[in-house]
Amino acid sequence: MRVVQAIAEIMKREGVEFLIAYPLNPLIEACADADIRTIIVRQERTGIHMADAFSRMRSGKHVGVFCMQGGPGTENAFGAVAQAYSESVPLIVIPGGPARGGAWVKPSFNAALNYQHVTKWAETVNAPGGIVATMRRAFTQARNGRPGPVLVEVPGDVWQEEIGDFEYRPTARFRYEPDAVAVEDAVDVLLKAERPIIYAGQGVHYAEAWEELKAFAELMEIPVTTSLEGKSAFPETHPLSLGSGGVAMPGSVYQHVREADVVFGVGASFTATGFGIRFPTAGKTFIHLTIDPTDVNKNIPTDHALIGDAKLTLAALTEAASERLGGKTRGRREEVVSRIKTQKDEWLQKWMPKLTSAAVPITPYRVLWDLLHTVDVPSSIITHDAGSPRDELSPFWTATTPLSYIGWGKSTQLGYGLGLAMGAKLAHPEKLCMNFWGDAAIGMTGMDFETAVRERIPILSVLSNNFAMAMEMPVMKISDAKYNSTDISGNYADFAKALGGYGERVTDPNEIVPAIKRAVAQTESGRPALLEFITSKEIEYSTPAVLDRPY
Ligand SMILES: Cc1ncc(C[n+]2csc(CCOP(=O)(O)OP(=O)(O)O)c2C)c(N)n1
Ligand SMILES: [Mg+2]
Repeated sequence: MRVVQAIAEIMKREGVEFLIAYPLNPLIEACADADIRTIIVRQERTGIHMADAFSRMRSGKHVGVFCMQGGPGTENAFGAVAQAYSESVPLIVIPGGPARGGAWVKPSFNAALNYQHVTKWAETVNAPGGIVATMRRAFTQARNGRPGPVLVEVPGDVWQEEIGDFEYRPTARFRYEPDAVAVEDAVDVLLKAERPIIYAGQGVHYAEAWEELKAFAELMEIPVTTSLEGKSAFPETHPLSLGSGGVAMPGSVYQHVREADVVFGVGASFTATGFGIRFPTAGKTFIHLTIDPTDVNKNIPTDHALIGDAKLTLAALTEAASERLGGKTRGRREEVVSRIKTQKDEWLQKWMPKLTSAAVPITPYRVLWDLLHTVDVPSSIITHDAGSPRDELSPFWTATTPLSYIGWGKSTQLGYGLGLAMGAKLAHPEKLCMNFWGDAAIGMTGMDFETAVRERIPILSVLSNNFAMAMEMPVMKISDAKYNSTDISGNYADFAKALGGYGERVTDPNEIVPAIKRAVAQTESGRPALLEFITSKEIEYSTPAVLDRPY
């Protein structure tokens, strides 16, 4: 067997369902030969975003694999791998590389060298027989501990080398949990807390700890918020749900974060980011459950660390807490729930005029509100994009089922959402998969809508076209006044049609719901749809600055 055939064979044994790719890379032919579906994109970025969403949808148990050409392909793919790295998403990227003799000769692009800082693991296969151990390491590294992207560079003169027969056993994910004393301590602190909150991150998704999170929150009567990545880890219609936190957040998140005496992070890194909750630390005790010890004391002072898998640890905490409570509850549920409800209701009421506005151009909030009330939310998956669409969508979208929202924000590359929706659709053909983006975002990756058409990946793309980079207007006043620097333009409904998909431009608020229904029907018939809503240049978001201001 040759190296390239061995990689395809190993992928099969690891349960890889698709190879997402951009030529030229010999693995494309080898995978097709081995009956692994090959999906060809229009640029590397979107292909990697698709593999990324696929891994997320499988909670990292199966990981997406992408391959591309050495040199230009590897150079062009950098952004998408960096995005996956910032989000700790497992995936495997297999570029070609220069022949071994030229790997260190400038200007050859040495991928393993250049990708060191945006991968969890990156190596070059220097000896053909080494491919087996390299692939074993790659799959193991991608999904064990803190997940992340892995790069395996195959030099041009290695692909076709003979390696004979080989042995390969599929790898697994290994779980670990904290020591029992730390569990008892955490329960102690939480039982004594006056105003505890739980902050759930994407570790809950990777550990599939959704039921354990719910059981623990209910037993302890603790309100739950999430990071953007953790959104949908806890049903947002649950009476204990505060909603998710990002740049923008519901009033209930803001108020609870400010007033909490104990913050219990579950499967969360507490990474300081402009696109997440910035936790005040004074006077607060932090309990930090994370798979990765490097998160401890990173951006918040960790008072109690629980290093381990979220599912195992939450189960241990629930057991310890049940014993302490002796079958009783803390008796606070009614008070906790009513406080959340009051805060949520007050907040939503203030936003209702925008959410239900009949203004023309349409407000993006009205588009989202109507979308939320038209599609079947539990069987849908949605993702935002960078900029206003993220901050408009995340506070108001009530995710009810696990992994029904793909959140991101450790890096925020415009155009990420399209590939995510496509990857989600590959993982869940039965679900309605949507991305909500702006006209700047579509400018980055829009051509891959053609991939959705050609590869029969019928997503629903919801575009807020305000002919501007509205979010940048407040900080680009001079260049705007002199040179119209935030103006952009395009007719994206026509663009979608030109690429063979369904496209519709909507300008009348009364047409939002009928247009959504038409577009959903198109996706159900196998055709991707793009709804282009002509929207206002909205720049008000539910951010702390706005929440602090009396309405
Ligand atoms: C690759 C990349 N470059 C730059 C940015 C900075 N950025 C964030 S939002 C934004 C403009 C967003 O415009 P649009 O998508 O049209 O949304 P709008 O605010 O107009 O609703 C820019 C340039 C980014 N997030 N990603
Ligand atoms: Mg715009």
